[in-house]
Amino acid sequence: MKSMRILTGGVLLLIAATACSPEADKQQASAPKDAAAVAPASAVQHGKGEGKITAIDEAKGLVTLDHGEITALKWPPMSMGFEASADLLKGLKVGDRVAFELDWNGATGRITRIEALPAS
Ligand SMILES: [Cu+2]
Repeated sequence: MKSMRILTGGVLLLIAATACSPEADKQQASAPKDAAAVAPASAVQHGKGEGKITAIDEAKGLVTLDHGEITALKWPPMSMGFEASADLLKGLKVGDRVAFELDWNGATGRITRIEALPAS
């Protein structure tokens, strides 16, 4: 996995796909690209958390969050990339603290709600 980091273009996607699940490699190999669309509803988990935006790639529709624990998904705090529409990211910038919700299909996390928290 470390050697992949030199492929800078793919790093964010790689993180998004694997950061949160030791099973991700296995699932990724067999899951179709549109797994979110064809997977049974029970396979998609919903979680919410808080974190800080460390990168935004509007062209790719990605946001990287340094997020705290997400108990619903049994995730520890970490930094990882998520898919997020330009609409959701509107008005947000690197450094913002945010509250967010996501759908996790076992391979990819997609932000469903994200809003800036007041600076503390
Ligand atoms: Cu994570």
